[in-house]
Amino acid sequence: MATCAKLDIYEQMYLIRAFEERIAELFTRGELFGTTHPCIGQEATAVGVVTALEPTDVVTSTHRGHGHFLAWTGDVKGLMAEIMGRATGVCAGRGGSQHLYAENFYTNGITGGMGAVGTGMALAEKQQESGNIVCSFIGDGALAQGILHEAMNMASLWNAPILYALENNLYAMSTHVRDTLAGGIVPRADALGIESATVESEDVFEIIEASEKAVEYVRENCRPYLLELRTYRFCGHSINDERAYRTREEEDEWRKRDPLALLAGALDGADRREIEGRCQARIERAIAAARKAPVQDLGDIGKGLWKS
Ligand SMILES: Cc1ncc(C[n+]2csc(CCOP(=O)(O)OP(=O)(O)O)c2C)c(N)n1
Ligand SMILES: [Mg+2]
Repeated sequence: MATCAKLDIYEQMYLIRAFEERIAELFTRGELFGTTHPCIGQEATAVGVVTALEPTDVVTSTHRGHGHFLAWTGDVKGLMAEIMGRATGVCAGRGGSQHLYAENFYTNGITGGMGAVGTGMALAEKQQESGNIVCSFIGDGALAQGILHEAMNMASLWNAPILYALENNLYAMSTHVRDTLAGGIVPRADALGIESATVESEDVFEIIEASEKAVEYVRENCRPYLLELRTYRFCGHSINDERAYRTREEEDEWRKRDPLALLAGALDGADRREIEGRCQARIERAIAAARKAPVQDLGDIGKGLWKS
């Protein structure tokens, strides 16, 4: 892998980590509206999968979507302002952390819901013969949602060009996947006639390679694909979660396999510090701009809503 590619990938991953850590601080200081679900520890899956996509493809995300959003857009200012409830946010401060929009990027907080929406979008791309595909990020918890299975069934029957990028971080809120998932993930795809693969690696470049293969398969064959990515969130489910359902020892074991630290260790120290300083400065500028920006205008709350 060329050094410049490594630096670029590190910058994207570090930006997400630093952003999420700063969000946690701002939340604790009462500067944010609502709750938020950081993706600390999952930066490699966000950056790895998005790297394999084309800008004209479509991404759907989840309640834990900041990393996906930043990997897709790099729009620190717009995201920060959105989470801080400012009129300058990407959804004018009304969506907040879980309802983000950018060009070809959509989220909401309904577990598994965007997997179904993404399937419909993939069918639309196919009907328009655009050559674009949809990538729907989903969590392991989404596998307990009927709508996802219905959507995947349709995707297989109707040849929808969709990549289901399943971030299996072992937990859905406080429940371990062993308590929510009977059987296996890959056999579920097999039963629907959907190609699949599992990546169990903290090396972002292995995630990129597997994602590129999956994306190529979806685009070339106009077929769905399920890519299971084993990962771990170092933080709680949301900011107020004290993580009573798992041990600090378990977390320490995963910390030893932190994808960001692994990549940092492969870089020149001066390069790394330059990148980190640049990312931190971008985040601080975004916070300063958001603090100065007006809070969302509740006077025209109906604006932008779909009315019949
Ligand atoms: C339909 C629905 N049911 C329940 C919830 C509450 N809920 C929010 S996040 C979450 C867990 C999701 O777990 P997973 O899909 O593994 O994603 P992760 O939080 O691990 O990223 C649940 C059950 C919801 N948002 N939507
Ligand atoms: Mg999960």
